Amino acid sequence: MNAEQVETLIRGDRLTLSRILSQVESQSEAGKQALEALFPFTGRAHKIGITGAPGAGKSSLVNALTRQLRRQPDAPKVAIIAVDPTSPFSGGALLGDRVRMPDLQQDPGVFIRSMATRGALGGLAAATEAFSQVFDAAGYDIILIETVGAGQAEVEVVNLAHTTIVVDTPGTGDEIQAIKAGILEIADILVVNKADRPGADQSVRYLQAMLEMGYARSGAAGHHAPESAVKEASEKTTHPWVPPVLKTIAIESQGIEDLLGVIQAHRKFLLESGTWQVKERQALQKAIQRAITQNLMDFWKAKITPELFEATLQSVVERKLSPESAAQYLLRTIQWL
Ligand SMILES: Nc1nc2c(ncn2[C@@H]2O[C@H](COP(=O)(O)OP(=O)(O)O)[C@@H](O)[C@H]2O)c(=O)[nH]1
Ligand SMILES: [Mg+2]
Repeated sequence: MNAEQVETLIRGDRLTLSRILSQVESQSEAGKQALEALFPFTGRAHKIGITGAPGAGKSSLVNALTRQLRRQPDAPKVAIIAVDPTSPFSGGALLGDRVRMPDLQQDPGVFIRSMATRGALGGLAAATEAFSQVFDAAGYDIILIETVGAGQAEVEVVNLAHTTIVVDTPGTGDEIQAIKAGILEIADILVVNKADRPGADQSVRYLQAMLEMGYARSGAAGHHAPESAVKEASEKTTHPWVPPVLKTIAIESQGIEDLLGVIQAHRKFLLESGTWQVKERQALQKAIQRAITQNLMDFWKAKITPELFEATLQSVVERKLSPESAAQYLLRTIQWL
């Protein structure tokens, strides 16, 4: 990627953007070079993770939120990354998402990209991070990352975000699920969508009660307990962030203005408390660690011959070597540098 292409991307050329995203997704040499060239232009965008059970209305919310954002006086550019670890690229869910976002597809200030990279080297988090960097460099102000809140991979994806929105629905017992999955702990904002259905207020009260219990256990801002630096930063301010619980009806765009207000308040809180900077630093630290792992793996794969590996494996099969000592043997055998 040369300086001219970087400029074309930053000027807003969608074709260039599409091509770079594909190169990045396939982890081609061109993709790696693009990420290198674009990195200096990243670090501006507000990354927002939206997670929750399948069918909770995440895509509908993303749709409504994006339209609301585009109606703001400054009309921020919005990128949408739909992370779908389960369905293939041409799967029904993604097609459904497209159908629900027809007007967004026409908006030059909106870019929608689906990703199904289960099993990709470096995993979903790395791929999402790479996409985010491309959008960030391309001048997208807001990056909405939709992911199904099912497991560790999704929690990692959400960890990339500055603001995490957890979507629940009334009366489905998802509250219980959410707590089991530890999903409540990662929420900066909780949304009870489908508030047109019975039991919405009850769900709101339930989630509020659960949050309060969490706070009583771990002190103010304890929802980010594992990230102690983030916790410290958010406790420095006199007003720590308390995750609000909101009701929305995504398909009727109800409650979306309030949701946007809360998102903007969270961004302001992050910046003023120094939490934004701490999160950025931690994300970059993780990125370096991922790159080290990746580089070591690449290095090792290039160095170890299949014959040597097979012979060593055979020793392990015959119980002459343990897997641990086999690994140590192979690593010693490599000529470092
Ligand atoms: N009644 C009602 N249905 C909704 C609402 N939001 C979304 N839906 C519907 O719920 C289904 C799943 O929505 P979708 O946005 O695809 O959920 P996702 O799987 O979480 O992305 C779709 O049929 C939507 O039309 C809402 O606020 N009220
Ligand atoms: Mg969806």
